[in-house]
Amino acid sequence: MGCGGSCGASAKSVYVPPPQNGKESQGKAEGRAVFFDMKHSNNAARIRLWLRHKTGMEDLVEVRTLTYADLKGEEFAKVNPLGKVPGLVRADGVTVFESYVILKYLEDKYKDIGPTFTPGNLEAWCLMEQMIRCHDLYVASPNCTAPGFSHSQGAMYLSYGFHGEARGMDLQTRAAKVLELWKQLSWLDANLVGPYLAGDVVSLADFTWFPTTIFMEFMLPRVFGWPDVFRETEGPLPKLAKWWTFISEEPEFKKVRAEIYEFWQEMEEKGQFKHIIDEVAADASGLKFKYP
Ligand SMILES: N[C@@H](CCC(=O)N[C@@H](CS)C(=O)NCC(=O)O)C(=O)O
Repeated sequence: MGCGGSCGASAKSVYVPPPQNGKESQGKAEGRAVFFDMKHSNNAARIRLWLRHKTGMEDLVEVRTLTYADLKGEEFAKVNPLGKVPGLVRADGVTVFESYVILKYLEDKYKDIGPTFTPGNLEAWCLMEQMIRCHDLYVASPNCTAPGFSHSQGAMYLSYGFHGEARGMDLQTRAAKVLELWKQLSWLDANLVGPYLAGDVVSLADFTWFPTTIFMEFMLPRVFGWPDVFRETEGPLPKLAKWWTFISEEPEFKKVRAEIYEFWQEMEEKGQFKHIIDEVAADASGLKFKYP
């Protein structure tokens, strides 16, 4: 699906959501954009990181944290017809979805306030865009909204056993997606500049990749027996580990890591990963899940 019908300024796409919990938010709601977030969403967390790095955003962007049930409701469909976070209602009431678009919009819209996170140097910009594109196309988006399709990252946590027919996948598909994760992490390791992904300063690429690495940090060792590729600075992805161990000590990244990690701990207790671990252990066909 393209931008038509939801990203433009047509009358249909204008949606002014009611104040949260039916309360006025201290007189600041008027004229503020509204960002729709979900605690464990990696795609939404890139916007959360941006908001927390920027100064003065509380006065310009209201944050509403949704539950999974909220995503599938009629009200939220007016913000994102795909029923996914993140979503944004701009200060002018027009709705926007797709994390990349929201991030770029906010970055440009508020470029004169506080720091910006887009390198001014064309080559660094190009690398940043390449990193984000690889993340979005090959790791974090299914590119099809029909039941039965999932992103590569879903190989780590979606299963027929836990989610049912619409969101699970067969073992061969899972193995192919896990290989994709390995390929993309290897590419990132080979191409990142340091200390941040695209160079000397934090950029939209760091905001995009970091939340997804928390899914990976949590699941790849537990579910598929990978080494701790994000901490082993002498290990299989040394540059990536150097970046990750450095950036995860920065307060805003640390906070996002804790939020996402905590959610997955809860889900582990609920048995989310057990089905996948059992399926992989029972495979007699020699599929590969553990990398390198
Ligand atoms: N390409 C979209 C992906 C959004 C996405 O997959 N969001 C997830 C959370 S990270 C979601 O809302 N999933 C709920 C669902 O698909 O039912 C983006 O970058 O915004």
